[in-house]
Amino acid sequence: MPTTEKITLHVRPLSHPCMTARAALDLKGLEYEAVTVETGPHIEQLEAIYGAGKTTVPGMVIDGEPVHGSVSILERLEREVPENPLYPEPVAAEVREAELWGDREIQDLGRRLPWGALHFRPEASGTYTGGGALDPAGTDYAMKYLHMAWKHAGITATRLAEDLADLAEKVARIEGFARDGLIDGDSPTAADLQIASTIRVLLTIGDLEELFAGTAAERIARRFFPEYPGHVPAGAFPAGWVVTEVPATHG
Ligand SMILES: N[C@@H](CCC(=O)N[C@@H](CS)C(=O)NCC(=O)O)C(=O)O
Repeated sequence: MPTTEKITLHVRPLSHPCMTARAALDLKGLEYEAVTVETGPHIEQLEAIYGAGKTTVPGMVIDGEPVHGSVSILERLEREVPENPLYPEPVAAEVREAELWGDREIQDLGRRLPWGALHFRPEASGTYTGGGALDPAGTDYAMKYLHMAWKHAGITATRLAEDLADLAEKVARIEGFARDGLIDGDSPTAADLQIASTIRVLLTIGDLEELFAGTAAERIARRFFPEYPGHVPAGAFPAGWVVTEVPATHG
């Protein structure tokens, strides 16, 4: 089975699409070198490898061929090693659609909601780097950093409230994927890995625990990504912003 190609994966710590790519490489039994790209000079470094405008991680170089973005990486890995299929028949097309939905519709929530929650509990930022709650001086620093993160990710209070209001519907949609056998089966699909990494990040937000409790979303997140640092205590978001019930049915 596995290839002898040399594989390099460009990653950043805590990045959930990078977790997706790494899980796919592991599933395919492929060895690779993970290279952490620093925040400052990362744009030039990544563009030099992957092309103009391709400034995000993950990126993968496989036998000299650059492949940018988690969706393209999973597709390329499937071609490299067809065993343990990420797009199993007879549901390959539906899995692909669910994977793309995960990339387009929920992946950004894994950035906006944690940064959003930390604005209200900045001292909890320290838990995401493996420490405890920050002291006042550390909290001052975190507040400046969070301000930049909000700007960079286009977060506003209005956006955050909308994201939270829409989340229950998205959790219901993931229940539907599980019912249709696209995720949460014996072996992970591309949709599992794409959706589960985002949900794993969201599970660090105490305010969302009730919404996710007992759902397929929570199940795949904890199953495929058992470890992820960070915790924002419940009560961070303003009262009334968080929906705690998943709609019963979804088409
Ligand atoms: N949909 C893309 C998005 C990748 C993405 O946005 N990665 C973030 C890290 S989670 C990043 O590299 N951000 C750097 C930046 O925005 O400058 C994928 O799945 O590969």
